[in-house]
Amino acid sequence: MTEQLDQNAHTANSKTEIYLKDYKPAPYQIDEVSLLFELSGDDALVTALSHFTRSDAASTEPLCLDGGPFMELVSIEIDGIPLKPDDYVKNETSLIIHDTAADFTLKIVTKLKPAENTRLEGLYKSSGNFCTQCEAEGFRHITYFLDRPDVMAKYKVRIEASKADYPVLLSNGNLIKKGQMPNGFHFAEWDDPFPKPSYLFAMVAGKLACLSDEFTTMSGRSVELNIYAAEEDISKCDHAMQSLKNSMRWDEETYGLEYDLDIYNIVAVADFNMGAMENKGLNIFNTKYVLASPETATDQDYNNIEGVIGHEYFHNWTGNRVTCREWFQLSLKEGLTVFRDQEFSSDMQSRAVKRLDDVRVLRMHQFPEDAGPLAHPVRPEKYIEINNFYSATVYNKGAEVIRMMHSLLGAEAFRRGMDIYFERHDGQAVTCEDFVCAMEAASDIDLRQFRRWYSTAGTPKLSFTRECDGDDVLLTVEQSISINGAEIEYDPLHVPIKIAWVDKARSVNGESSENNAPPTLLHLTDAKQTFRFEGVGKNVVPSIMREFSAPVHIDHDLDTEELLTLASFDIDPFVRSDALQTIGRNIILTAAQKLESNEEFHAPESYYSTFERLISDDDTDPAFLAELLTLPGEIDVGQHMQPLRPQTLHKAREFVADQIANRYFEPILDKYNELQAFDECNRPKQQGVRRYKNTLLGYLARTSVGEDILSKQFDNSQNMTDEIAALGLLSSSDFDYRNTALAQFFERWKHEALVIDKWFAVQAVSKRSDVLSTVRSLLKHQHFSFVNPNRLRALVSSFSVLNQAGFHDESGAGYEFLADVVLKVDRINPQTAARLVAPLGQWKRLDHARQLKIQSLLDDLLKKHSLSDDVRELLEKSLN
Ligand code: B3K
Ligand code: ZN
Repeated sequence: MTEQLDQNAHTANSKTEIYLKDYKPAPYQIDEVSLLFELSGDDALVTALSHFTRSDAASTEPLCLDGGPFMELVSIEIDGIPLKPDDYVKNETSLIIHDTAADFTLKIVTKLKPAENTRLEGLYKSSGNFCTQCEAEGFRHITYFLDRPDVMAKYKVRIEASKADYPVLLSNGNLIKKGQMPNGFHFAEWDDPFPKPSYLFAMVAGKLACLSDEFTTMSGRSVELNIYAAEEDISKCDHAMQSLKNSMRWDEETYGLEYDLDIYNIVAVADFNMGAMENKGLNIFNTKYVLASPETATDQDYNNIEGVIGHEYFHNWTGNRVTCREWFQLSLKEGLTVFRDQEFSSDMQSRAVKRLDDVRVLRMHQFPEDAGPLAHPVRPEKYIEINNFYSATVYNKGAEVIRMMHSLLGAEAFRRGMDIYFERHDGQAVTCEDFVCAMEAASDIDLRQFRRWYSTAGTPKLSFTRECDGDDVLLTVEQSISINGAEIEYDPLHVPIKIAWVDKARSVNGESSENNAPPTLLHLTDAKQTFRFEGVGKNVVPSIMREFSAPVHIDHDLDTEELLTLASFDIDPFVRSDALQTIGRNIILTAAQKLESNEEFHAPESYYSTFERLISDDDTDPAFLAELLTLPGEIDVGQHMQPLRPQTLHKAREFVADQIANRYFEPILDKYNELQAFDECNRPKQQGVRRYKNTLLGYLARTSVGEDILSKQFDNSQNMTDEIAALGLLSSSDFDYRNTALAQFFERWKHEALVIDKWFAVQAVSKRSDVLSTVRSLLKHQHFSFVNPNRLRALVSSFSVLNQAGFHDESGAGYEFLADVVLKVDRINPQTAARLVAPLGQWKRLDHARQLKIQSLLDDLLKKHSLSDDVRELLEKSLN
């Protein structure tokens, strides 16, 4: 692919806002589509034959087909008769045909240049192979069509290509026929019996190796499973295959949902805007979420693959069989499917640790989004570019909304609700409202007020205060939402609050971690509400928001000692971990204040001794201990600092971590050595031990043995988890061995693209003060690429999203760096450029000087440059 293309050069007319309230059903339906792809060299000729019927026979509305500026219209005919130039009007985004009949067949031939398509949307080439990405609106770049999800058709596809260059020819559904053609060409015909929207169409033609397996469904049908990847990568597909089989079994056991075609294909491609795509029967994946071997992939990669393979598989029912009426309903399929993949992963590994990981992702990515200029409801009301709404809010907050319904209804009623949802809507394009109605039909829970979660932007803050009344405790809860630093008005949300009481006396005696009353589910429905807990006594601590029962900020009046009681004795892993995180956060924030006023600072002794106790704990799950022993991250703490002072915050956190490391050097080292010797083949156990060990390594890196221990682990590690953990810490250090290790790693792995992504990322998140100049020079590295989204994100997003202190450098150079990159990438790939913009939108949280710098940069970008709709929409919002 070439980089000199300007993918926005055409944007003479920019798109305007589309509103949910303006939705109208499609004027035509298309029931059958036949597509012929003639692939030669780098070109593609596409013949589309579609059968249209007018939805409302009395309507005289002209037929307006969606199209794109990158294809050439070769010919167009209706019922076999070519259209004359006066019969239609064509512009950059549509083709309008006047005087259409109530029922007709349209034949359109278009010519595409997939090798020039760096937008990675529609039909494009990646590593020499043809592939597609049609969600949300990519199909319109292949042919003129009613490219909207409420138009569902049956597709038949024939692909013709050189057999030597493109031996594998795939599309959706089942393979019907394949055969030879003259001149070394061959063909394949695919038929998908399930009506689907155009966004689920897919086609692949390429030179690919294949890993095959088989799955027998619960009704005894045999399904052929294939994972296609480049020849050199095919040995790394076993984990993905196992994850696929586990997903298929899990959906049968959990929801009674069975796979419906004879074949399930997955293709791994190196250039992909997102993680993966759930096209019916032919998933296309970013290689990052398929390929794994212990030498090249971390435990985190293994878990991500399991999660994404599951996610795309689960879409077959939640997304494909039942799809969205329009794109405002995106969370109908995404929130629900994220909830399903989270539950699947929880059943495969440690449920407690998975929940903590999911909460961390939500707080790190969704909470900032919901508090800033890009805040939007789970079901947005308007958009310019729908691709900008594949957001943490639609996905992760959307999943929390489903999870709350699961808590409100209980597992059994929720399952009944899912059954009703499929009974009512299989084969349809529906709304979030339809989903909630199915849940209501399955239970006697009134979800009228709960629905507001779909339309209210911003993260609610729950403030808890306590009062004693004899042996009763009165708990008052207030809810409020702030966006861009200002409180908004909203109709109160229905928030499920899971709460229990932990007995201080028992915990002080160390007798038992049991609580004296079973947890209760409170329904907060007012702006302010008081709940009475009869007879719980004075000697109790409230264990609030167990399992993180709602996506909210938690603000309570618990003191450090009470939090330490929860951290040590609560049985709920979320509350336990959150109690320690809250203390850690308060300590770091106080340390930051003291640093600023040059005062001495000491954390409370009881906090340190809790740490010491945890290090000597041999009974608790090591992965969970790793969580407990990790200080809250800078981004998390930063959300509680006003204005955000990233460098002070960074220094304060380093100070607290150094104190812990030096104080408990010996027990940490002993534990590290003990874990290093641990030998166990069970994967989740092994993972947990590595997670714990590498958390301890983070502390040891700060001590006198730091360089020695990091270099030993780096040199001797047998797997990527340990290797990259050591390299990451070295990369942040001033140790002599740092450069040697980085150079060695590069030499060792320069032929493994996904590993080289990690090499870029560890340098981008470095805590060194020279990180900005390192990142700038890496932009010129011969292995850097603006065209490959994985490589771009490995360097640019790792720096701008994850390296808070580095990105917010006082000079403002971090902002300039990001603005330059956004501009450059926008000319190549607008969707991916838009995904880089968010960090610039956080200026309201910063001091005045930084605010001015970002504002003037945003202003310049908007005024002086031609931008894609994708980037323009986000910059305009960010400036507001
Ligand atoms: N549905 C796709 C995402 C499509 C992205 C379009 N810009 C992947 C997923 O959520 O499963
Ligand atoms: Zn999805």
